[in-house]
Amino acid sequence: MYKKLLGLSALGLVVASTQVQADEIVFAIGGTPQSLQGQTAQEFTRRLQERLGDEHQVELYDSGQLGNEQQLVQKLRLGTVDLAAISSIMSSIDSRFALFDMPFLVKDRDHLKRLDQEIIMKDLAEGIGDKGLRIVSTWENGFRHITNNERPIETPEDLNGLKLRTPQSEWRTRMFETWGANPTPMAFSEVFVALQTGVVDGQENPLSNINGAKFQEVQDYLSLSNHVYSPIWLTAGKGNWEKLPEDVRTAITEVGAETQGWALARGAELDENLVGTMREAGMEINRVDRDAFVEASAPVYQAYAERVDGGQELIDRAMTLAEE
Ligand code: EAX
Repeated sequence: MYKKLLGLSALGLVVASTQVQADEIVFAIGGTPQSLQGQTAQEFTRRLQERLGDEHQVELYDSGQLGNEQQLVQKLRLGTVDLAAISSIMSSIDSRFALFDMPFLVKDRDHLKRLDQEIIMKDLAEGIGDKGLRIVSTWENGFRHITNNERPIETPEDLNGLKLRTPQSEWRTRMFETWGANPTPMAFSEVFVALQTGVVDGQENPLSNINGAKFQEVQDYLSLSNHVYSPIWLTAGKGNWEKLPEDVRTAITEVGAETQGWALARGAELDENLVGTMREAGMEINRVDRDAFVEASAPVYQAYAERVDGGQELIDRAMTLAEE
């Protein structure tokens, strides 16, 4: 929570000389320190701390220490957390964010940057304001792949009946149901044990989240699918944001934007390196039949066009931005 830690007006003069005073900015994420979101959060925290100097203390809490992403959204609204990184569950707050649950929509990171400028920061950021949140910056959670303990996934048929953990997002659940899997939504911090004990057979995440949480220790197959690219949004509570001093808001916004470039470059690097890490850990790795998945994905796009206000238009604009 952002507040003066001093707050001792009567004793202030005495205490001031002996105690470091700082305004605390609480930043929380669900991911582990090794995941891309964890690394990006550390980079952002370091840069922001440098920019703000001693008057402010930027505190980063990772691995869901302050709650899973759903709980963090509540804490942003209450103002007990100042900043959080929110990914797949954003679509459960505003269904327009399920644009990022349209399979194979985001072509590459340049496309993502255009989507950020033209759609996220304009249409989506404005809409989420009504839900008490403020998107500060778009970073990368990453291109997602499927792991499981039953068999290599080549076509949607291979997902048939597979118990697959998804984030707590109706749209991701719908995607995997459409493909024939049996999706089980749960918080990220519970996934390792669920995989280990066989509560679920598999899960889907970017490689850096898989590696960061050591899922390779409890999963046999890695099927490279790139089925969605999930951004992760540096997010603030709207009411709380407006209470922050203007120079702090400017610093957060500017450092957040600078960190985007760092995150996307690091994401590309990790995608290249981590396949080898997974192979060395003993995983059997294959690539999915992309065309078969694309073909089976039409109902997901249709659902978005039907259920989301302006959905078809957003899909069309997003696709046009892939071409530039
Ligand atoms: O912190 O829950 C998930 O699978 C997401 O990738 C989340 O951002 C991980």
